Formats: sequence, C-alpha cells, structure tokens
Amino acid sequence: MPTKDDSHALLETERTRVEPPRLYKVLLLNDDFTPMDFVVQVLERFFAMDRERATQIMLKVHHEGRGLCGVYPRDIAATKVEQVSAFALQHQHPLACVMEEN
Ligand code: TYC
Repeated sequence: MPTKDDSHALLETERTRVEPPRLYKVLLLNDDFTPMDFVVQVLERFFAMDRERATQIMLKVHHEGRGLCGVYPRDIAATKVEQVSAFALQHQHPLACVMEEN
C-alpha cells in the first residue's frame, strides 16, 4: 500500500529477514507392474538424467522401494509429480511419484 512518506523504505528492507525457500524431495515408489524401461524413460524425460543415471535410480527404487529423483522448491516439485503421474496414467502404468519436505 502506498504511504505518504517512503523515506524509511530502505531501512525497513534491510531489517527484513526472510526464511530460505522450503525444498521438497520428489520420489518414485516401486510397484510390481510398471516396466523398468518405462521408469528409465520417466527419469530421462522429467528429471533430465542420462540413461546410466536413470537406470541406477530405477534399480534403486526396484530394490529399496523408493528413490530420490530430485530436490526442488514446492511449485516445481508439485509440477514434476503431476507430470509424472499424468504420463504414467496415460500409459496405464501404476507408477507412483510423491513429494515430501526435505
Ligand atoms: N518393480 C518394477 C518391475 O519389476 C520396476 C519398477 C521400478 C517399477 C521402479 C516402479 O518406480 C519403479 N517391473
């Protein structure tokens, strides 16, 4: 809101301390049905991994139940989850992608 006197605006800005943005992990969960090569494709397409890295993460999820795809601010993490979930649904695979605060 504009005020009559903005002469203290700079001092006020200097006193303001903001929290660092919260970060969220995006994770893939294992299931018994999604093909391994589809999961590798997802990691390449939505998380910009090369084939080797994508295969490592896919195998980690397969063996350990879940695996980290990346860490992002909230809006970006939520978009990744939506994109992966929509892509899996479109291909009729039950692949689950979730986010949790880091
Ligand atoms: N477990 C799946 C299979 O044996 C492969 C798989 C890996 C599924 C990772 C999901 O997030 C996943 N075909």
